[in-house]
Amino acid sequence: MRAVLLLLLVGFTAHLVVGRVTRGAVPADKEFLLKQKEILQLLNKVHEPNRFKEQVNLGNSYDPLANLGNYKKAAAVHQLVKLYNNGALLPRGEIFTLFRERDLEEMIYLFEALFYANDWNTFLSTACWARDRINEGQFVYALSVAVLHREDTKGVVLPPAYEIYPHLFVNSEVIHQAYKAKMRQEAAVVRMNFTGTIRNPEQRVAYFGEDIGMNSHHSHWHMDFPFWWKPEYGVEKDRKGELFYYMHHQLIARFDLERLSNNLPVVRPLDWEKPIVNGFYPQTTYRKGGEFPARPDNFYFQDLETPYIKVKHMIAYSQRIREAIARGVVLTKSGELYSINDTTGINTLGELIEPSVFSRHREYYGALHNYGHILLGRITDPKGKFNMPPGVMEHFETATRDPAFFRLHKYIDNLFKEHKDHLPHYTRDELLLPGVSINSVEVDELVTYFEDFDIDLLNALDDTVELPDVEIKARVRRLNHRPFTYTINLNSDKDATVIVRVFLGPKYDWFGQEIPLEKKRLYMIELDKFVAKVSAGQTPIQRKSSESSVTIPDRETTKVLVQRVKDALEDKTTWNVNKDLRHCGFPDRLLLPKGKKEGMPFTLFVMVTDWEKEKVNDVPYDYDYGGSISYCGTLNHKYPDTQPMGYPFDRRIENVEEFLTPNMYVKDVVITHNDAE
Ligand code: CUO
Repeated sequence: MRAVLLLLLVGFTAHLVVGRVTRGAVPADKEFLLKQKEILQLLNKVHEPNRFKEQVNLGNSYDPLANLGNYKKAAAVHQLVKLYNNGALLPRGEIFTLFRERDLEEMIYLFEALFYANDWNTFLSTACWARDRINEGQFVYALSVAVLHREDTKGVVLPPAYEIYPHLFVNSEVIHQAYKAKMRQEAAVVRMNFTGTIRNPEQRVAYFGEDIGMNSHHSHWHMDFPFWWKPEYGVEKDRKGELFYYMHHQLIARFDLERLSNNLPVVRPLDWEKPIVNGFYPQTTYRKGGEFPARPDNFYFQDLETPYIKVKHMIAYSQRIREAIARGVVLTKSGELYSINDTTGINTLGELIEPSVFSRHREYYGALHNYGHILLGRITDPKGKFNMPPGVMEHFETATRDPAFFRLHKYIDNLFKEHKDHLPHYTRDELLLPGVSINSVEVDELVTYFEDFDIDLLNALDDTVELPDVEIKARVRRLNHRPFTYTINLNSDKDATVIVRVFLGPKYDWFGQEIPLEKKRLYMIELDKFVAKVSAGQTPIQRKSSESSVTIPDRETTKVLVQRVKDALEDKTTWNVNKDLRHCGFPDRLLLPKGKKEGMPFTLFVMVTDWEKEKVNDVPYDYDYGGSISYCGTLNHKYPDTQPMGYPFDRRIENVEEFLTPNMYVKDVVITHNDAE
């Protein structure tokens, strides 16, 4: 039987559609390589004075005020230098958070100085000037966002966030052990355990909330789509509000599948007036010293004085948003009513709830999400009485460590759901792809396991130029899965180009009851979305898990990047540069939820639709947009398809039989967790 199947498959290879082609990567020239080298040097040991003499000299000899003509807009440069000269900026060594108004404002001045620099030399000189003068948190963030958005730095690879700022990714115990090793100048590998004990059920999923790849993804998402991004920057962020909804919706759904895999119920939304049942003890320390604040069990939200946020404000904002949803219109600042009663409504709501600067009425609808982060971050020292540092919720690098992150975002997600539930359900005609049907879907065995991963702690520890670097690493456990391939067997009455959407959802809830599709749709995680060509007749479409457009592979370490640039500059190797390169992207290791040792049933869903009708950009059908579209959109193009994100599960399903069309396929699959792997 197997042999027959193999022969059949071999027979099909002429039609086989395999994977996506990475387009747009070209060999880098010297000019690019030098830029890449300078950026890596600027981000080296950012907590200490710059060690690269040429950059130091350039920074010392550069006077931004004498070069105002070299910036497209110079107001920010002026402000930044004025504040610096007055000693009014956040000092180096202090904690920076985007959620503190002044920190944010200063960071934006620096970002604008870097972003508006007319040419590379002005950009580099400004960066070298800022490197030793501006707070390192503000510097890293502003430089990273500028590199991601400047035309002349497209394709430059940034080092992994967990290597620039290890303190935000590993716990205090590890840092302590690492220091001990450093004092002895001995190489060491320090084992990191996840926060908490077995007596805290939430600890069972700490490996997910504390996953360094997931936290890197989340922090990069917020660099690609900053809430403070202004239209005047001239870089359009297509469907940014909708992406805010969708990426976080997917994160929660993903977390829920992880919870079910560990016999925990799905996340419940927060309630402003009820206690937060589960406390959180981060066991993480800031580099300058000071523990991230902990929250005991059953804590209530507290009013804050600075910024002035009252719990009753949050309730009022929520009510106004729900009223807008119920009426299908939001009130704009100029007093008009703006409809949200169509597919673009979710984008308007996302901008309103985050809020971004595109919020239609910031004063009226407030800042529900950002204030939620701040209220949770400062909950244990609401009056600033103890001068506690910002909480984990006040950094995108650390926010998901706290289970309350998912509860806040589920609360927000429920508002988005309320809006979507007001829109009409998809009709059978809308869902159909006439002439195309899926006959079957075959998937490899799905197996997950834990593996060790080492994080370089070089940047976590103070040292001196005289002492050579020693290898000190943190060893973490992280979830991974065996690579797998699915084959989707299609039947078509014509040649066509189709978009394939693949989702995975839970089969049973926490009580062991089978979940109906109308409810299951809310927990569907997107495994992949890609475009494929099909021929008239039968076409098997084969796709590997490693090709998923949701995920990105492991980041290259700083050491590898530095060595590769060096080799390329010496013409020993070629450095390929992809101008669409994404740093944002869910780690490919986490594509599958853990499942259970005995095997856990899930529902696999596949749907094909017409690419010709849905395509947006004029690029080849297999263009990969730098690798991570679904959660991260694109940086240089419009979002590639016209369907609402999450389609077809973003709307109510009235009648399952009517909903399930021949161009869809539903199948049970089993995920087995293998500890011994
Ligand atoms: Cu990503 Cu709340 O937006 O953390």
